[in-house]
This record gives sequence, structure tokens and C-alpha cells, in this order.
Amino acid sequence: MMRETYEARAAKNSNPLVSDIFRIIAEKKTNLCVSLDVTTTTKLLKLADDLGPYVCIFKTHIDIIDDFSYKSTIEPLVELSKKHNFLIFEDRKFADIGSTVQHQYDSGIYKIVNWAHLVTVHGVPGSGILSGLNLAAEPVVQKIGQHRGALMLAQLSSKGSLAFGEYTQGCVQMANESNFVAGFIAQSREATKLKSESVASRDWLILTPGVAIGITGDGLGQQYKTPEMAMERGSDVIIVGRGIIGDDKEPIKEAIRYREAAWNAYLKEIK
Ligand code: 5IU
Repeated sequence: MMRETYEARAAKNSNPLVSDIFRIIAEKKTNLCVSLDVTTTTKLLKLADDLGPYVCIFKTHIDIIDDFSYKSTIEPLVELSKKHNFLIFEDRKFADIGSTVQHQYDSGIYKIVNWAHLVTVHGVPGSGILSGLNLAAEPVVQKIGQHRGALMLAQLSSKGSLAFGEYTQGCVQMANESNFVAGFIAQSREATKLKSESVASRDWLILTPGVAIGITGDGLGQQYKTPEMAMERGSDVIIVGRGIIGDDKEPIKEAIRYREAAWNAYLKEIK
């Protein structure tokens, strides 16, 4: 599948967050997002510092950190994001009505909107979920001058997922009608094209999880494809967790390997 360069897409995209991401990818020559699924602040921060130079985005599940505190977990993570020029993506998978997600986004102990550039969102509740999140984001964007955006869960990598066909199409329709959406979590770009499209599709950012080299699953439903397969299906950024930070891995060595695999796959396809 032929594609335009990240630079060209950064210049044309009307969504400033998506432009920023394409620019970071082009500058750092990395379309790798590492999923930091660890349970202590020390591990999180060490990996963010060690792997920061090799990624465009770090994905977090902040609610699995045992010793979480805003001051000792988030503040240093934000400093590292400036040091290494990466964005932070909290894989929160919001799934409630607009009013509830608004508070889940800006309140509680995590105050996700203050530090996460991207968050994941389910389409199940309907478009009010995007309006609620956008309401929480507006004052923060104003105050700190950073952009915020949602990635809608168009497709999952796990076996038996119910997110396909008409459901996926419904998510894309919802995304089209909201400026808060930056793109999708999907297994292929094709899935994010509307079948009945009258307006030109936006240049969505596509992130693909379920990527690993030399392994097909994890015994809990995860289904892996290689970086090359993800890129061939039109992904912009591969998301890798245990392939890089698994217990038996050397994270820096693996990050370099996955980054190279995904970047070379991109270079093969550019116009
Ligand atoms: N993740 C998936 N598949 C999905 C979605 C999210 O694997 O469809 I949506 C998350 C889960 C985990 C990471 O945090 O991405 C993948 O980790 P591993 O590379 O360790 O399987």
C-alpha cells in the first residue's frame, strides 16, 4: 500500500494534535509506541527514560500503578515527555455517558486530561461521550496551550471482539462528526473507511496494538501480527508492550529492533 510521508501529512492535517504527532514521528524517525504496562512508578519512569529516544508515543494504563501519586508518578513522566519529545497516551477506554466521562477525565486522583495528550474512547454510549470529554479538555487546552484528542476504538486485536462491521462503521461516523477525534485504534486503515462516504475521509491517525515478532498470542485472547503486517495494512504507529518490556526482554535492544522494523516497512511504502 503506497502512502504519503509523515511530513507531507503533518503539513496538510487540519487537526493540530495529529500534525504534531506526524511531525514528531518524522523528526525522531520512529513510528513506535511502547505500551508501558507496568505496576510501579519506578519501572514506569525508568522505561520512559530509557526508551524515550526510540518512541513517538508512550501508552499508559495509569490505574495499574500500585504506588501511584500525582506528584511522584505524573510530574516526572511529564518532564520526561519534554526531555525526549514524546506524547503520552492514556489507554483509559472511556465508555460511559458524557457527563460521567467528563469527570473521569478531569477529576479523581489521576486528572488524566492534565497530562495525557491522547485517550481511548468506546463508541458504545453514542456521541455524547465525545462531547463530555471535549468539555473537560477545553479549559486545559486554553490554560496550558497543548492539544488533546481521542482515539476511537474501531477494532480490537483480541479474539472474539464484538467491534467489527456495522459497529466499526458507526464509530467512524461518530468520529467524522467530532473535532475531538484524532484517529482510531484499528487493525487496518481499510476498516476506518466509510462504506457510504459522501464527504472525503479525514486523514486519520491509525494506531495498531497486538504487534509482536515471533509469537502469535498470549493465551488470553491477544492476537499478534508483525510490525510489517501492521504497516502493510495502513497503520501509522505500532503499539508494542510485552514484545519490548516483557520480563525476559532487554527493552532498549527490543525497542531498537521494533522501531527499525516498523520504520523500514514505512520507507518501503512511501511515494
Ligand atoms: N490493547 C490491545 N489490543 C487492543 C486494544 C488495546 O492489545 O485492541 I483497544 C492494549 C492492551 C495492552 C497493549 O495494553 O495494548 C498491548 O500489549 P502487548 O503488546 O503486551 O500485548
